[in-house]
Amino acid sequence: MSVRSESRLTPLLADVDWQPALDAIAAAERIVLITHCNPDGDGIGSQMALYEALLAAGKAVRMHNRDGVPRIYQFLTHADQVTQGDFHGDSVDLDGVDLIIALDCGARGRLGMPDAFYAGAPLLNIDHHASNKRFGDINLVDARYCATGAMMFDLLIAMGQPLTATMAQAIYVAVMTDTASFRLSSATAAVYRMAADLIDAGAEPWPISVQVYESRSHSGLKMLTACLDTLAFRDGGRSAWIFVDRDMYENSGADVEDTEGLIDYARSVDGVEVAVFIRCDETRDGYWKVSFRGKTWADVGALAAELGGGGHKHAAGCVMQGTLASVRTQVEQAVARLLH
Ligand SMILES: [Mn+2]
Repeated sequence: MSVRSESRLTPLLADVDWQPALDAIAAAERIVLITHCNPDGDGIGSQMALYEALLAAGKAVRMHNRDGVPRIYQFLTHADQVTQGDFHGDSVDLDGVDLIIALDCGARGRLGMPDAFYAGAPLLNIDHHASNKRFGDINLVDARYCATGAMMFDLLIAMGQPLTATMAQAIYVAVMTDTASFRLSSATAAVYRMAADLIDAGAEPWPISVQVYESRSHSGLKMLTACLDTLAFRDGGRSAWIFVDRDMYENSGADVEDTEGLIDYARSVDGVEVAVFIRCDETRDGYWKVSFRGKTWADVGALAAELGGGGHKHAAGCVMQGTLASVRTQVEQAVARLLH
């Protein structure tokens, strides 16, 4: 395991004031790390990297996510330390916890915890969503970062913690997944330089890619073919639409994790500027999760915000209530306004 000293690493952004976060961490002994519901690679990777850094700094740390760790990220070191579930007082022991750190989450509600969860300890909000609601007692929100994982890289340097191979692996997963494998415009030269540092420190791009992208389940592939059957185009071919309803979950045996990445197929079509994926909330009747992806100029973050959600320029989402037909009509109208 190679460990590079922090003195040899250059932060992605030199002008970020990490002091409020450093002070909050220094003042805390027992820390809980949490990320958003249905966590993605950025939320989980950030959590694993910071967990290790805080342990190394002598803190008592634990991790809790309402939805645990998706299967494709369970290979990450420390993933087995995450506790899961709704907070009912006994599922998460917050006794003596003196700092909660929320990672990669734009709004407190997206953490999936009730108010009681936040009653005892200050909340440090570290995120890169432009739409972040600044819900923490301390907010380190910077939309210039391509991923919260990239913020962890700079935070490690600010903490003076060496970058271990397992931290590098976790940050690599976070940045790879949030930049569509270093393809989005957020993947700047500085991000590639950081990726080189991560690889030097022990992150292995191909084994990581196999875990994340080449480990689809059989039921997931069934879901993929069923979902692609729903593909439809609107707005003169500039929007592409796919859908997943309850029957498709039942017929394929797939679960919500198997729908990850399906929207990329819709966006991949020539001429498509906006891809839309509407899927039923498998836990709540009458609720629909709507995901958006933009290709070039379209700001789907603003589109999602208009519908009560949020996100980034090229990737965003919202939750809507109604029948599939009524939700679809509302979203179609909003997308048409954006594209015409
Ligand atoms: Mn993110």
